[in-house]
Amino acid sequence: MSKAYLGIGTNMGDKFKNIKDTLELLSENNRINITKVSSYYETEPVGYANQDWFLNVVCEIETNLLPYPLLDYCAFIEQALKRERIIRWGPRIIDVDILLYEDFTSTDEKLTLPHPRMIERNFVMIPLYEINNNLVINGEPIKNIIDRLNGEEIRKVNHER
Ligand code: PH2
Ligand code: MG
Ligand code: MG
Repeated sequence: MSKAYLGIGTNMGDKFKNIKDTLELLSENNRINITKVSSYYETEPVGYANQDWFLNVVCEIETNLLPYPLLDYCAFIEQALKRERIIRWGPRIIDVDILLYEDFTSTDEKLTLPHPRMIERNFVMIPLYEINNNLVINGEPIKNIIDRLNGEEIRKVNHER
């Protein structure tokens, strides 16, 4: 089994339901075990300001899917939730990104690992740090990366609704 971290984000429709549906589709796959889910965070949009705030979580999984089959399953979830790609970095029903897959590195544009923009984004790094404060990303301890973040606003939310 390999350990991987996924970033999940949504800013359209019923955001809590979109995250819940995504976690259900992940756990329905018998080659994936969800081992941790972060708190839910409401986050200011990054990259394209004129859109609703996002709801973001990060989860840790164990899987015997290799990186590309795992990426295909993430794309399947996005299709199942009827995501339409309209504007790059724009509004979306759901976005499921592979952040880290063991210590696998790749510069393939279809799947760059670690995720190329993750270390600049509060909405990824803060939930990731919450579930594992021992990670080393691109050779750097996660705590150092967190300490120099000064990006978008992010607020932990209560999701018991
Ligand atoms: N995803 C993006 C672009 N901007 N901003 C927030 N707050 N959360 C996201 O998940 C997000 C974003 C592209 O994937
Ligand atoms: Mg994506
Ligand atoms: Mg993304």
